[in-house]
Amino acid sequence: MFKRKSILLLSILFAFTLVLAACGGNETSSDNEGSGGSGEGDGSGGTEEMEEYNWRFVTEELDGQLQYEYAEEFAKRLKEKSNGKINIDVYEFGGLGSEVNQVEQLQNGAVQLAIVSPGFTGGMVKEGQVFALHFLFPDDVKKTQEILDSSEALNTDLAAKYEEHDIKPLAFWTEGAMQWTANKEVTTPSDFENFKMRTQTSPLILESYKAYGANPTPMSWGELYTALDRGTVEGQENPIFFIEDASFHEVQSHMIVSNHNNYVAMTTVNPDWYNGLPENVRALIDETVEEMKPWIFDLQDKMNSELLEKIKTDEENPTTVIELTEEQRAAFKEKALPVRDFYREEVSTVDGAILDKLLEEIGQ
Ligand code: 6CS
Repeated sequence: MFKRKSILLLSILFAFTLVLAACGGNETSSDNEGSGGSGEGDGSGGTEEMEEYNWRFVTEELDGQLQYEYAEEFAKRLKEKSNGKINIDVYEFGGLGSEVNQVEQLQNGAVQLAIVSPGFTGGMVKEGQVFALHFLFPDDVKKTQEILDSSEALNTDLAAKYEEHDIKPLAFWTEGAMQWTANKEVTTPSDFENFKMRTQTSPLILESYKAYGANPTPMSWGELYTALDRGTVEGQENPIFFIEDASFHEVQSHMIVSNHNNYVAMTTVNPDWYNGLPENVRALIDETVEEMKPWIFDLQDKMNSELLEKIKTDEENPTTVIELTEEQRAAFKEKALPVRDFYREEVSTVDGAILDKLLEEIGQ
């Protein structure tokens, strides 16, 4: 397990060669790569006259993990629908650099499609940090997904904020409820006092952990296994499938089932590229984005429950799994609620309007 993850740092280094090549703007290695084609076949609905397209789709995860599986399935479906005219190269995490490099490549058009976690864009798209607020979405992951699908606050208002930064979200989807891992029991906020917590880079994620008294440290997940192993950080948060697949439980003694937040990923495209595509090609993309919603929901559900069992039964790397009671969760929630005001007053550029609309949609 560890071996697969330990090659990450190396891959990231090698990736910079590719990044340099790709960042030459929209330069292409074959006809129509990253372009909208000439518009032939526009609106016809058929694929006979469709040009050939070669696109890049970058993810923040590895083969076998949710984002990569999503992108592979997406590519397969578009290839079938277009009778082989649409070819999408899917990149694993590290294949094109760090999470932050990947966002830049989407923005400058070096890649056309990307799965982006809002947790890496918070310094830029301030409103997107709404996802850093703990105990915001329903505990039921299915209900959360329904909100992600139907929310106007997210799909219209927040999407417009991303588009101002050349990132167009086409869908928001859950990778599952987030849990904590640590090398000790964490059952009350005071257990987090001065605790070195690894987080993604969005500033509000750090605020959420400071509210518990923790000492948060942002870093790429490519460095996380080693950082946990060496004690540079003492804990982290992630959905269960990722904790197991990235082997974090190997270097942590406890997993705390806290369900304090939901891991939300976005399927995004470069807006200029997307808007420049012929209508029938855009329609194929939109249709596939819709089809992928139940597909990825079922996959996260399956992986999160199967890998929970795997963690519980892993005798080589025993992990104490603690399920927080409602009372224990309430103590964390009490500390987390004031961070909403911090978001409204210090983070939001629209006085928390997106958060307040989202709260109404959630029914809080
Ligand atoms: O913790 C992280 O940073 C990573 N977690 C997940 C579930 N996906 C990719 C992300 O970079």
